[in-house]
Amino acid sequence: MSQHLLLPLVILAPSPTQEEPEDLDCGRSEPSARIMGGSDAQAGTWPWQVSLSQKGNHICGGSLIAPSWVLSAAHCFVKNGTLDPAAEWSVLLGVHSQDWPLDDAQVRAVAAILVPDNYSRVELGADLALLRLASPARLGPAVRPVCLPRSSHRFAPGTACWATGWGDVQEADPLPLPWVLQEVELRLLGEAACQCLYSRPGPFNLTFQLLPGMLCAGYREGRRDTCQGDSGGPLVCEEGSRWFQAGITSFGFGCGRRNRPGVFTAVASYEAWIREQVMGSEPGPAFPTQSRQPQSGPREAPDENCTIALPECGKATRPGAWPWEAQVMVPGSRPCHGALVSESWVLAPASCFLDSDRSPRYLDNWRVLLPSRPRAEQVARLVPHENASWDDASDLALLQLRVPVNLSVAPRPVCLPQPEHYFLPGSRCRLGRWGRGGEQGPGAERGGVAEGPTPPQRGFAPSSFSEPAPRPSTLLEAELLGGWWCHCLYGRQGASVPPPRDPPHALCPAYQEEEEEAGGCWNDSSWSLLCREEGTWFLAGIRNLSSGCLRPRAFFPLQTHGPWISHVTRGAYLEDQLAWDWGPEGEETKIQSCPPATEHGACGLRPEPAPMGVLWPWLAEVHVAGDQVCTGILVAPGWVLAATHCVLRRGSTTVPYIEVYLGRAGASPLPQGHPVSRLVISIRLPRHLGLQPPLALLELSSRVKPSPSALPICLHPGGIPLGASCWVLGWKDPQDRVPVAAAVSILTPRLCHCLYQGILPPGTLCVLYAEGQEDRCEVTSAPPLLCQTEGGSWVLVGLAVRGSRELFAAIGPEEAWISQTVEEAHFLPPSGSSYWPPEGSDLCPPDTARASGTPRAAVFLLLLTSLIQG
Ligand code: 4AZ
Repeated sequence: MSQHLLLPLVILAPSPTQEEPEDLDCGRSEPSARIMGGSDAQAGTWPWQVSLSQKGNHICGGSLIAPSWVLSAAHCFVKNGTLDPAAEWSVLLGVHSQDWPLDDAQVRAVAAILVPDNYSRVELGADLALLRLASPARLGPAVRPVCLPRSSHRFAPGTACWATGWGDVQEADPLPLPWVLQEVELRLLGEAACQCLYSRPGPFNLTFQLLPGMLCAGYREGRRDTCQGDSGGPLVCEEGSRWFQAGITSFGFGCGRRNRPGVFTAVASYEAWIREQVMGSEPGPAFPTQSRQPQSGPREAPDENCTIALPECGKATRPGAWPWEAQVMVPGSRPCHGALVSESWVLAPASCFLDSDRSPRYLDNWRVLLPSRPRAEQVARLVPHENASWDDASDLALLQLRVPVNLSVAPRPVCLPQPEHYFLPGSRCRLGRWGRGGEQGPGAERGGVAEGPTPPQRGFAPSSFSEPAPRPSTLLEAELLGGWWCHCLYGRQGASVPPPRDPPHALCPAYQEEEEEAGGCWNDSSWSLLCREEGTWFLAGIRNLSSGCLRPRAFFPLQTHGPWISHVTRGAYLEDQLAWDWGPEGEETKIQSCPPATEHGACGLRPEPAPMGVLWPWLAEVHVAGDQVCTGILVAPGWVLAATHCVLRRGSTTVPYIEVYLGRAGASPLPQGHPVSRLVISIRLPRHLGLQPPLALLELSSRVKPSPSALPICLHPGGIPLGASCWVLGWKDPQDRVPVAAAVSILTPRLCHCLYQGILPPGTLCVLYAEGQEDRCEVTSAPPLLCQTEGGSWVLVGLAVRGSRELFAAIGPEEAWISQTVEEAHFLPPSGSSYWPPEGSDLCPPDTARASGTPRAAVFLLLLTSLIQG
């Protein structure tokens, strides 16, 4: 039997009437006789504990309350509003370990299952059931009933009680063989304290209203709890050398989560119902009078006010000084960077150790360096992920320290995300070192831990411990992209985008700086992605980077490995999501998919519906010789298409100084934009007979990384994609340069030809603006004509000819020139009608061209005459 304490603030007074039980000795266990965070019980400690099996499988716990009666939870027996047949169930009594053979165990068939009429769902209460055994249990040292509390019985908040069961030892982690009954000490929480915890959004952003007849037990900080499979089992509290059943394990939000204590059916509330059901049965359950009554007065101890537990992981004194940073030293190799995830476990890439001899005698020479620890830790065990050698997303290993470390400011573990974690778009993230780094480079990016670098260890490559060169840590800042962008930019095209409630395929940071810094390369290395929520850092993703110095753009999410990590470590800091202000993406319920990509990757992506102020990722500002500004369109990572008249003075042969800006909208940079600028190093023109060609390709000084701020548009061979909707995209005001889009229809070649008879150069498109949209864009910047295909891709169709709002130089006829000049231009597979060559021009009705004022009126007239003629 265990010693336990009553909270000193709860004043207990002896009861004036100490009665003996009515007809049955109850609540006595042998003097010496999962529960999450519990331990093996001693045989005989909890002789009322029973296991309830359905068709031979343990499903729930229960408690013996009389020789023929077992108390359990209603939800074990009611599915979809229907009560299971009693014949499917059996009761196992007097078991300690459920491993066969079951010595001393008694098995009883169930004669009847009784559930309160008002039970419907666990969250609505009345979650209790009585099982009448087909024949009474034989009472003995291993099989005895527990005492039941009367309805007047009060269990004081803060009382230490015990829950028992064969349930999971963590969420989705069954009790291992030999299935020894688990016990855990849980403290009763007052109603107000429990409601306070459950009123704050927790896992899955859920809150919960505690109802009469429910009680809570557990800890604000979580970690010790009941779990699946413990349901129906007892929560017992010792009073005056007898054990009373205060609660029936009912439910909770997950297991052992912070601020989510277990919810139990308060047995005392159901005295009348239980008595009514067992009436006439001899001997019936015992309801001894409470020997001591907590003093009346405020029902809750003063310390039970509304305080919530804060995360114990993921706190950094300053970003970049990661107190969980661990270096694993394996003789003969460079140090391998990992992260402390609990008192005893370090997570690191398995690839660091795959070629090492991992037998225990070699582990003797391995060491782990942790911040602020004077000596290196010894390694007891290495557990690689089972898929580590063939799956990059599972390149993980856990190393157990011989001696657990004391957690404080440093070392301190990083938080790990639960499988359902949804990192909000725009989350602030950083890169962390992961695996083996080179000796120079961003190995040096962080100035060691806050308390200074760990001293070198004798016998281990000391060069990697020398004081790193300081480098501004802001360089590694990144902002997380939304799921749609991440999936469509880097993910599997065509597949639907995982909604926020599903695990993501990837996590994508968008870096605030664009160009790779010289010397900032951590060669031959991998990175981890750390993301912050409410000031707490989570290890969100890992990435093995085999190609040079580039910063990784897509990380493997770590959250899918949470169950494996907690299974191995039994105590890593899996932390619930802390921020829930989902944007429109979070509320988006319809299945989203990605527009098709080309062989060169994604192009023409824009979220649908586009949030306010979202950028047009291919829209560039082309600043010519410091004064004139015109629009340009990114057609490949190193190429922008612009109107020739905008970038070249007529007759001039010298290339002016041209700067190109992407990811911004004029003077007012948008919050989600990461401005990118490049110089133009050459201008390419197609061969044109005589005339100056309308389109020019500008070669940029270096490539841009595809991102929501700078992404090439798609091109379409031949004509205009069938069923596309088209827009002229420009600026209303050449000063502020905030993009505006005006809806247009593209006229058929015949209409176009008839309208502008005789004045059109070949390869010109004409458009008709939707009502009232004509004046949306000014013309001096040569606005582009874009269409969105039915598949969702944005396609560049034309660029405005000099001084016109209605006439556009078509891209289609220049396909060969563009694809020869720009290797990576994103031409979509052909679809739709070919616009060129124009149809015959002899079909125009007389007097239509330009004769009737506005193009709209002319088109109307044209349509009318063709109807009459037809
Ligand atoms: C269950 O599923 C269950 N942490 C029981 C108890 C708790 C959670 C789940 C409380 O039976």
